[in-house]
Amino acid sequence: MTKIKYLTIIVCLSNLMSLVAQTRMESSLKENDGSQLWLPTINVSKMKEKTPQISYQGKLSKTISIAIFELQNAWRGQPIILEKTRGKKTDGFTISSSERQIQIVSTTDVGLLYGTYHLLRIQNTGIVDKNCSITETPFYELRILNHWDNLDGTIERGYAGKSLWNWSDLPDTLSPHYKEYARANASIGINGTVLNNVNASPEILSDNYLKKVKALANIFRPYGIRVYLSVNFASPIKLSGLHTADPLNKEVIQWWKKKVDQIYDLIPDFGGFLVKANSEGQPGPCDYGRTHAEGANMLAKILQPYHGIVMWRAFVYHATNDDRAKQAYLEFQPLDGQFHKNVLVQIKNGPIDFQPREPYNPLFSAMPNSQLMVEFQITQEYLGFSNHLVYLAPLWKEFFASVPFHTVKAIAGVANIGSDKNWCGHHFAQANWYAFGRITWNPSLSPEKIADEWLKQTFTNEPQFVTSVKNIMMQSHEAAVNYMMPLGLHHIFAGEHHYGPEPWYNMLNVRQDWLPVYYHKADSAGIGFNRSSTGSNATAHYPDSLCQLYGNIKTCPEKYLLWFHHVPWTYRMKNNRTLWDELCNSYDKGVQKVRFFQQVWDKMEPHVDTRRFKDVQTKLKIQSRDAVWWKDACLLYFQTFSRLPIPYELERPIHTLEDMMNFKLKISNYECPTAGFSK
Ligand code: BDP
Repeated sequence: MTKIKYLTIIVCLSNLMSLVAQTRMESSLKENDGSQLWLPTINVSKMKEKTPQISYQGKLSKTISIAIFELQNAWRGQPIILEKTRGKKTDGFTISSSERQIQIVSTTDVGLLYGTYHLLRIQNTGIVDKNCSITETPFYELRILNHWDNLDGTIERGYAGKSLWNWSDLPDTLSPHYKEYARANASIGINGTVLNNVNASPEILSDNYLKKVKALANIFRPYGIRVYLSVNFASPIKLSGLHTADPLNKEVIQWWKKKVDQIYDLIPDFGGFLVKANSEGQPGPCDYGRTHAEGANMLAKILQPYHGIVMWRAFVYHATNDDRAKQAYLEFQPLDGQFHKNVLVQIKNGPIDFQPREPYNPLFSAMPNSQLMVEFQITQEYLGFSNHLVYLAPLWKEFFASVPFHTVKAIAGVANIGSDKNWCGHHFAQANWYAFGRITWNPSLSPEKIADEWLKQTFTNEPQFVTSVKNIMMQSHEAAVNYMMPLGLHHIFAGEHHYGPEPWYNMLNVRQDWLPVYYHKADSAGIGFNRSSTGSNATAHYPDSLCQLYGNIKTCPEKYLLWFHHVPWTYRMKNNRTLWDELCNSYDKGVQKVRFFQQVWDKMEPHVDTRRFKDVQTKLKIQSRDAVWWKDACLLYFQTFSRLPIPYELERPIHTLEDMMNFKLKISNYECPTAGFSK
């Protein structure tokens, strides 16, 4: 080691500056729009004054240059040696520090970049130890964002403005936000991005669009991010006029082969395809009497020589009479063991659809011979959009409490990122992007630890602020469950937008499983969906012990009670309240929690810049109003069945049921007035 003479790289500032194209000046405490996320501000004046000594011997790749740039910009300690070692290529790294220097070691360039971001994270969260040795290796190899972005710039279920991708300007004009996006992802270990909506336009595979995709891939590559695309299974028909998209048809196979060759010619490290097939009207192999496995394998074999993968979604449900919670299982479980080795079956965390709370999807314990990946939703489609403060790490941890980490090979998250100045609409929604990345890197990190890190980097290290606001974050998911759908209730949203409550929504000639009444089944006897052996028997899809636990009303965890059982209104809960009283108390608890969040936040004014303080304060008002709206709508409506009084010690409804039912929800009325500043 002593023999090696480290070259001190005198970094050419002007070159490096272009790495993060848009210079963000140090923002004052008074005016912070949230655009810098959790990342250190790029501070040109500091870099000109005094830069720490960074040494690196070896080829100065773009990735290494970024690492050096980040350290020059934000590191405030000993000289740093970046060192590449031989060995199995991984994204992991070791950081060892002594009084005199710090060494970051990895077998790859991107590992050194991750090590750099980790070191800065440690520094910025205030835990710098002069004599430490930290080794980090990502638990999952594939840590991937799914953008549901359409080519016209809209985002399906996006609540933070328009798509980041300016398709009409690409490939010639490259927005500075592309690099900022890549930097943010690299800082938390995200290494893949599916650029377009799972309801995919075939156009994305056209020659024209592939050039645009290539331009993005070129920007993301130095940050260790690979690009993937969602593809429409009928692309050969739609793009080239073939008469079929049958996966066993020779011409079809040939078409995909040519397309894949073309893609890899443009983007040699292209990641692969994500496919939503035979789901919600999308085309797929079943249109030709083929199975999902046959469809996935056709693409997988073509991608294999290039080391590409297929992420094949298991989000399917047919318009049958069978319980929707059973349908993905019925279709996919029999295919276990039939998928090609580079296919990952991508399964949503729960059996229905990203509800505020769901038990885990039983496919995770029923396909031991397949590679599975879990899909989480970071965008808050069913959790108050970008108006409600809901920290999602506890929800994801709840999934992992049932499904062991190693059961899944990868994690995908439906992104909550858009063109809004603060990227995510709500300043606190940034925490969900951050937490997603951190969990994909290390799923055993606790939600508290992640919240702590995020708050310190994004706001301040001030202990009073961190403790109080972390407390809000940690309670926020449970609060939302309580004011929206407590005790296992689910899918009682207004049909069109999934924002507010519409438990009464019922219609003829519409798929029953799109209607709230299908899910809550309230009647004069009680409420809830009987999925036990006397009902739809969905409990049978779980391993025996859980099947018994969930299937028995006495042992079923109360948080899932109405998910698995139709329960009499006067049923005695564990705390001896009747079900009806418990339901009322839960809704009320949710409302009171949000009021508490408001109080805590107001006290934080001295610690937060004015702009973000006010933005969050405004959003909390909306959340508070919405929580009351949920409580009143659900309780007054369910009361028409229970015919029982709302316990007198609880806050009284302020709406009438009639008013709420007559009020045609217009989502624009519920948008935050401060949202929508575009970048
Ligand atoms: C549902 C969304 C819908 C998505 C679908 C999916 O409402 O917009 O297309 O999931 O995941 O949650 O494919």
